[in-house]
Amino acid sequence: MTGHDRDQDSDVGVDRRNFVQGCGAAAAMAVAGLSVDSVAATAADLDALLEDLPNNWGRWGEDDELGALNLLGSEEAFAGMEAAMQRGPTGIERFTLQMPMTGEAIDALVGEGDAPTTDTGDPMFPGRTPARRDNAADARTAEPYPGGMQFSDDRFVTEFFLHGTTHMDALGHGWYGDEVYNGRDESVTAAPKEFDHAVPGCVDGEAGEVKETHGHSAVDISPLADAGVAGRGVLLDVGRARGDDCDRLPLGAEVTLEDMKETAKAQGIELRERDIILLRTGSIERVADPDAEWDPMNEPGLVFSEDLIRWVHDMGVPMIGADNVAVEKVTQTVGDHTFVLPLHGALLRDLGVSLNEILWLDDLAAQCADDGIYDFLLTSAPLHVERATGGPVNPIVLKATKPKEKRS
Ligand code: UVW
Repeated sequence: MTGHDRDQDSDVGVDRRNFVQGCGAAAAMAVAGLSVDSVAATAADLDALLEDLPNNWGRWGEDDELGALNLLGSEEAFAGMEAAMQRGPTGIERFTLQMPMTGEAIDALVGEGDAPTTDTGDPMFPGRTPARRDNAADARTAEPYPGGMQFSDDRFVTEFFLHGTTHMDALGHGWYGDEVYNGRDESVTAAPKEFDHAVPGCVDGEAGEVKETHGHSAVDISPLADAGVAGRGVLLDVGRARGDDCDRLPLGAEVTLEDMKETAKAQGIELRERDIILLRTGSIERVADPDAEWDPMNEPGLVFSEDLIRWVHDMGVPMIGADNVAVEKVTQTVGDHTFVLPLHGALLRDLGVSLNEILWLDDLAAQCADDGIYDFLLTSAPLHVERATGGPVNPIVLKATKPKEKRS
């Protein structure tokens, strides 16, 4: 992190790792910059906030684990392909939306040791640790095979969090009360698995030998990885529509349904049912800007409103992706109470809408701004890690552009 002081709201003297390692509500609230007093919402408050809002449980069967991605069928894939082909066969460009992993690119930009939250510089929710890789074979050690072929090989050597890079959330990743998406008991998030003999694992957050591990027995990332995603994506570049000179929303900015609709209008793009929404705030780009401050606990992001939830439901939005760590703003005040990540409850748990976080949208957004075409074919599938709460993903966009000679 360079220069400026961190935002006061998020500069708290506690171990941020506690937030995701479940050391209790008090630690979580402290990390979020809230004192545990009357403003902090309770689980009952969240229940009351969401209880009259739409819910997709049972809509695709009692065993469903795919949620709103069920809405992406043949016609939706076709709509994406039509968007990609709208200017004919020439000028279709490809964009990939994953942030690079292991931090070398970020280090090169911000300088070693100045990385925002992790030692590699990879941006992620505080408390998660990034990927670091090392060679297992290379020119120093490789033995030629018969015929002379030699191979380099490598492995991750750190405790890499699956949400610690561009990723999709499993539908069971976030919940309130004691039920996850589609009404399954929360215990499905903690199903034990025993090994015949001790294997390398994690004991109280530290590397160690284990005979048992835990994972999701349902609503994990597997169904999403099996199904994949293909549909018409629409970029809503709220950062450009409402942002500063760098086309970024300020830290802490709230993105509302109205902002999204106004941005679509300003971009001249019609939002259609079952569109995949990509929301650009400009936030994650700060990580790669030596002159910018990035604060994962106070990023700009989507905020709760009843209208937003009803709109997402009525429009059949299957997935929302954003260039920040949680799609939504981490702390949000609704009425008299402050909630942490309430949209994960309303969207992921109740509606089964997939969430895609830490997207790199800079290049795609620059192209959209240049040619005025904001819809495209979006395809992606998270890594299929069994029983996992999320999966790294590198979405691919195929996008029509204006023929080069006609570009302004
Ligand atoms: C959290 O789990 C806090 O974030 P995400 O859904 O981005 O992984």
